[in-house]
Amino acid sequence: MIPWEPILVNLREREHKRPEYLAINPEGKVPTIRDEETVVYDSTIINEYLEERYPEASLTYADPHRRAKVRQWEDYGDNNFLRPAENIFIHGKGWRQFEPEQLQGFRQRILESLAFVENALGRFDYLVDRFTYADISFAPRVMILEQLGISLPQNLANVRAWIDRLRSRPTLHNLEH
Ligand SMILES: N[C@@H](CCC(=O)N[C@@H](CS)C(=O)NCC(=O)O)C(=O)O
Repeated sequence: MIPWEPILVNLREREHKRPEYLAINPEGKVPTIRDEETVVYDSTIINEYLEERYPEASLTYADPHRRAKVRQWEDYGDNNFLRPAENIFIHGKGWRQFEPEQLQGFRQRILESLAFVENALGRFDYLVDRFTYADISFAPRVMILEQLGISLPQNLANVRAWIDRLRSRPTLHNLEH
């Protein structure tokens, strides 16, 4: 594991829009990392940076075929799962309000994306064979589905087992708080 120190940015207090934060990330969003003098933002770009900078701690594959699969799943997670999950999360925190029918639409999209994941998990324990950053792109929100008001349908047994596997990984423990 690469040693790192978290610096929390309070979105409710809009710390991500303060000049000192905008100076390192002009888009005013989280996450951002600083690695010595290098600042990188956007989770996809951060993943790729960390892969190139610390190949000894790789969370992807060496071969182009499976590297592409990891990237595809990470992109799918960002666009189809994380976006609606994030909206429900920030609504729950009171940071932004959505209408009940919008929230229902977000829940529907989450369930559709998890049904898609269910099929992929049939053969392997993780999205692309072993644990990669593709799984990480789902982890923070898929591990708190109940908190988002979503009960996992019984027929998504592979997803349920995958969530349990993610929860049992020590590096993911803090995400549930
Ligand atoms: N594509 C970006 C999206 C980043 C993003 O939207 N972050 C949200 C929190 S998860 C944020 O900072 N929202 C605050 C805002 O947009 O004002 C990534 O993957 O890092």
